[in-house]
Parts: sequence; structure tokens; C-alpha cells
Amino acid sequence: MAKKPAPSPATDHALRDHQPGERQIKPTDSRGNGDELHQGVGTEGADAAAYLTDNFGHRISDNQNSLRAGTRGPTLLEDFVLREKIFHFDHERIPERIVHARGSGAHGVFECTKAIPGLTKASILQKEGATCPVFVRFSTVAGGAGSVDTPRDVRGFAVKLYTESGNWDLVGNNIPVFFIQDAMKFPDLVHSVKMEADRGYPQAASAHDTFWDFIGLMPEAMHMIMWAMSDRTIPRSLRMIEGFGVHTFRFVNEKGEGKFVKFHWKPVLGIQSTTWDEAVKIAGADPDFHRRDLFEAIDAGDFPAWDLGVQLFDEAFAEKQPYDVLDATKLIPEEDIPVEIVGRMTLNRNVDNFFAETEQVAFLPSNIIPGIDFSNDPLLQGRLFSYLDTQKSRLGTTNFHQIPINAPKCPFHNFQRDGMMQTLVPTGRANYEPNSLAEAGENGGPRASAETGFATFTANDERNDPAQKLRIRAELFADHFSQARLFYLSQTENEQAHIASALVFELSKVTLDHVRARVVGQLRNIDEDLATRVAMGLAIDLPAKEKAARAPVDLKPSDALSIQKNADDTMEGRKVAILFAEGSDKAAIDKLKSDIESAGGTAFLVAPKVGGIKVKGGTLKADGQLAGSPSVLFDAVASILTDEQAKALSGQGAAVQWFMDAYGHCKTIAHDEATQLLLDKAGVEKDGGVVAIDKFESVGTRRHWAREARVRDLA
Ligand code: HDE
Repeated sequence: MAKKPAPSPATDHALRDHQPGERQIKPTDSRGNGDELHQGVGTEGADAAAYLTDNFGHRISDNQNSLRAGTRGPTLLEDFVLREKIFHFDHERIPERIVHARGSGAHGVFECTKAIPGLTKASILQKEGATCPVFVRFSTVAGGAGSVDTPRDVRGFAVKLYTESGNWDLVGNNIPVFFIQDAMKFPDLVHSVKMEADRGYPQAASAHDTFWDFIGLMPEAMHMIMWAMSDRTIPRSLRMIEGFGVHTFRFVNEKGEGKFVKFHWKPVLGIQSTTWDEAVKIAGADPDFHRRDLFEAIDAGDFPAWDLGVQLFDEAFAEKQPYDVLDATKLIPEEDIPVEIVGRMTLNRNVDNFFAETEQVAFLPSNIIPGIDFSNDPLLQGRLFSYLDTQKSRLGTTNFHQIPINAPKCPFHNFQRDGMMQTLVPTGRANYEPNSLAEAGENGGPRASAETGFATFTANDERNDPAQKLRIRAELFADHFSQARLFYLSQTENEQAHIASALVFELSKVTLDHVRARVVGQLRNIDEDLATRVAMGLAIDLPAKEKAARAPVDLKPSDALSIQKNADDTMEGRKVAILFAEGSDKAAIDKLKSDIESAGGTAFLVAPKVGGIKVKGGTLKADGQLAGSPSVLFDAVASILTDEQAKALSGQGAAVQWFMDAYGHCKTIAHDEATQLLLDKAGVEKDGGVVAIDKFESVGTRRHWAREARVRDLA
């Protein structure tokens, strides 16, 4: 006789396993309202949701053991509970985005802070104080969904505004220009930067042969390369990046008058980056550094915000510029057309479910609302096709717009019907138009409206001759270097050194000599000094200058393009680590912590052990263990120790490295006298950023770039 089977733990777990607040699928009907269809599981009152069921509502008695023929027998095919569970699990993944696969999302609100009805009839910009919900997804571009957060890479900055006149998706990046001018080259660009086809590496890195081979042959990319090799691509936090719509768009007002517009998102916390060495170390210490930072900030109520700015200009301005405003490799200097702030976006709610929201969100640059229109930028035009197509491939059905994160929050009605995963239940027989069913008292369905419907701006480019069909680029698209030079010359000396060093690093990973030489030959068209520095850094002869399709012109440098020239001396949103150990002075720690917090920063206590530590004046718990909380994770560090502890720590790599890195990454180090022993061991020299604890506030979390030449050989 078989023994009586052990009691199933299912009974104990049945209620505990369940999340009482769990949200059920809430489909949106054609009126945009969630119906009550799937709200509850079962029909037996409020606590019905406490019961585990299968996907068809059958209650499950045991969620631990599959159904077996006897205690030692095979599993039975009839176990529909097991089969459904495994079946669903097997299909949990959907194709990851071909680019921008790794992303982090958050909900928020957009508020119009300056009404501009004279410029656009966009509903959300008509009235100061008008608001609409938003969803934002930040991303890296090259790496897969499981790659790290801090590679050198462009960041996607995609915003979905759920306006009363439909969704407006501003699908931008943290860099105002792009690598290529024509959508035709996008698959080539992406193939070249992704892991190489035969070997399957490197992951999330542009430092390899195929990328630089492509770039060297595509001089139009050189402006974007300057940005990509700058500190813009190694941001400190997603909360501290700018966003750009990149393309030129159109604003159209009630009278049907149009102006060109470029969109900008300006971070309220200022723009801030890391150093390359830091970014590399963060990747190891916390691969989720940016995702965690965003989630934790929102969770703590420190809501990140961005101002929406617009640059407005007309055809007359466009015609006078030495570049083409339809060319996405060009920007419009803010000194020429100032950025006017018209709204503010605040991210104030984390997603409830990463897959349902961040993964399934589908951005479409074609989602615009009356008052906004496309320009003829050939890159934008290509995107208008690509995103719709890609969503069908990722989400599997033309009905992806019904997924809650994608559905508009205003009513939507049309005659589109059926398709895979249709969740709406349209009533009546009016599924075609024109129809006259209303005359018989039936619901004849919706109709187009010439007055309120989206109408395309008719004169989208007065300089175009639509009578010709040509595979050609407009004349000024051939200037590939003027703005690359503008960018480089607008940087501080230290930032220029970072660009040169990034190029040396990337090209040092290139194994093909002719590819390296060609890229440096292209750099000569940007700036001879830059090319020479890179050649010297690689120990190669300065190659011949590559031929430029059009001679570059000198443009007036723009301070707005530099991060360091605009650095904000704020502690707001920054994180400071305080190292302490047994015997440290609690009063001093508490005082520093409260100073940091009252300046808007976060204090994070680091100690050799995390549990309760006896300190002078009580017991303290650390937020992180020293070995697991390297200084690369913080904006500045402070240290309050006893002589005895400083001595003990000076024999430990993690502690010495902590200061060595903080110093090497040009961060503020605030310390007490006992810590001096550790600083000496770490080679930390006194400078304006190495200060006594009580001087911390006056120095704050700014970086001390003047130190860098002492700690690192830059190209
Ligand atoms: Fe994208 N891009 N892209 N892109 N892009 C995608 O769409 C594409 C371009 C950008 O968080 C894909 O849903 C083409 C410029 C962001 O979900 C895909 C071209 C800019 C995101 C696609 C471009 C962007 C994407 C992959 C050249 C800055 C992430 C998955 C014509 C203005 C959105 C997806 C998110 C994603 C195509 C160029 C930004 C394949 C063909 C320029 C932020 O459709």
C-alpha cells in the first residue's frame, strides 16, 4: 500500500500567495472606458479574488503538486492545471525590440505651463494648467533586454501623452541629432552596431570593427559621433538626461498657419554624466543602476521632471541656414532660436507590472494630434512606417492598441473589426461606411469630421518639387562636418579630452587598421587637433584626410551644447554615501545626513556590515555593505570613522578602492581626521573637492574636473 501522501502545502499558501490588490486585466471598450468584464475572478463577492483559479475561472485546489498516477507514478496528461500553467509560462516572452530593447518606464503627468494657441491648435497646449497623463520609456539602444544600464550608448526618451484628442507619441532620444539622414540606412546602422553576426559579441557596445567600419564610410554620422563619444552617452541618471524630438515637426494653428518646431525636454535636475571608468565599474556593481535609480526616486516621492521646450521657426529662417532643417543630423543652435518652455512633465508613478506596461508599450511616431504635423525629414518619414510594423511583429496583432498602456484615454470609434486578440465587443451591424442604418433607427456608427479631424498641413515644404520622383538627398545634406565641429568646439577642454579619449578607447578595440585610419581621416574634417590627439592615443600615423562631400563652414560655438558649462550646483536628486563603522560618532553622522536631506539629496549609509552596528551614541543600521556599495554608485562620499576602524579598513581593498575611485571620478570626498589614513593609502591628494566633514555642504556633489588630469591620462 502506498503511504498516505504528504499534505499539500497548497492549503496554507492558497490565501497567502495571492496579492489582494492584484489588478485584473481591464480591457478598454470602444468608449475608452474599462468595463467590468474581467474585474473579478469568480462571482462570489469581494473575496472571490482571493481564490487561485486557472485562466477560465476554475478554482485550483493544489498549486504545488502535479497530478500523478500514484505517489511514484507518471504525471497525467489530463492535469489541465499543470498544462495551462506551463503552456502560459512557455510563451511569456515576446520578441524584444530590435533596438531599444532594454528600457525603464514610468507614469506621470504633463501640464501646460504656457498656452500657445496662436502657434498650435494642439489641445494640450491651449490652456495654462491643462494636464494629461503620460507614460515614458527610457532605453539604451544597442543592447538586448538583459544587458546593463550603463554602456556608452544613446538613450531613448519616448513619451506617450494621452491627450483628449488622442495619443501623441514624442519618440525621441537624449541626443538632438541622429547617425543617418535617410531611413534607407537604418537597418545597416543597426546591424553594424549590434553584436557581430558571426561571433555574437560584443553586447551593448559600439567599440568593435563593424560599427566603426560603417561609420568611417558614412561621414554623415560624424556629428552624431561627436555626441556619442561625449559624456552624453554615459549619463549619471535617466532623471538627468535631456530629451529631443530630433526631427523638425510642424505646429499648425486654428487658422491653418504652420511653423516648424523642434521639441526639447529639459531635466529639472540638470544634465549630469559619469566618467567612462565609472560607467564601466557601475555596470559590474549594479547592472540595473539607472532602472533602480528611477524606480527608487519615484518610490520615495522624488518625482523627476522635465520642461517641454519648443524651438519655433519659419521657412524664411530655414532657407537662410547653412544646413537643412529636414536633415536629422543637424540641430538648430539655441543661440539662434531660443528654446521656449511651454509645459512640464513629472513622472510620479512606477509601473505596476513591468511586462504589461514597460514591455508592451508601443510607441508610434505617427501618433500625432491636430495642431502637430510631420515634416518631410526622410528619416522621420521612414519611421512612420517602421514603428507600426514593428509593433505587429512584437505584440503579434493589429489590436495592440487595445492593450491598456497603449489605448488612448479619450473615446475611439471606427469600423476596424476583428483580428487576433480582439478584446472589444462591437455591437450592431454597422461595420462599413457609408451606411444609412441610422435612418432605420439603428446605430450607424461614427463619421469623419472635417472641422475637428486631423488634417494634414498642405504646404509641408515650399522648396520641394513634388512633380519629380527622385532617389536623392537635398543639397545641404552633403555638409557632414560643420556641426560636428560646432559641437566639438563648444565643449570645455575637459569635455574635449573625454571625446578624444572615448574615440581612442573605441578605436583601440577595432582590429582592422584601415577602418581605424579611415575614421581618423574623417575626424580631420572636424578638427585637426582632435584627429591628431586620437592618432597619438592610438600610436598610429595621422592618416590622410578623407574627402569631404562639401567643405565644412565655421559656426559660432554654442555653450548650450556643453554639459559642464551648464552644470547645476545642486544636491537635489543626488546620492551621497556616508561610510561609518563600529564606534563612529552617531551625532556627526545624523547631522551630515540631515544636511544632505535638507538640501534635497539622499544619504546612504555604508558600513563593513549591514546589521545593527554599535556606534558612539547608539546603534546604526547601514543601508549597504561596503563591498556591495562601491563609491561609483554615489555622487559624493563622506567618511566618519574611528582611528581604530580606519586602520582596520586601510588593509582592505574594498575600502581603499572606495576612496581611490571617488577621487579618480572627481567626486567630493568629505572626511574626518581618522579617515586621513585611508586617504593616504588610496593616494588621495588634498584639493578643493577633498574637504573636512563640516565643509561638505559648501562643496556639495559637483565634480572636480580640474583634478582629472592628475588621476588619468586623457588623450
Ligand atoms: Fe527608432 N525604432 N528608428 N529612432 N526608436 C524603434 O520601434 C526606427 C530613430 C527610438 O521605448 C523600434 O517599438 C527606424 C530616431 C526610440 O519602445 C523600431 C529609424 C529616433 C525607440 C525603430 C529609427 C528613434 C525606438 C524598435 C530610422 C530618435 C524606443 C522597437 C528611420 C528621434 C521606443 C520599436 C520604446 C524604437 C525604427 C530612428 C528613437 C524598429 C526605421 C531618429 C526612443 O521600429
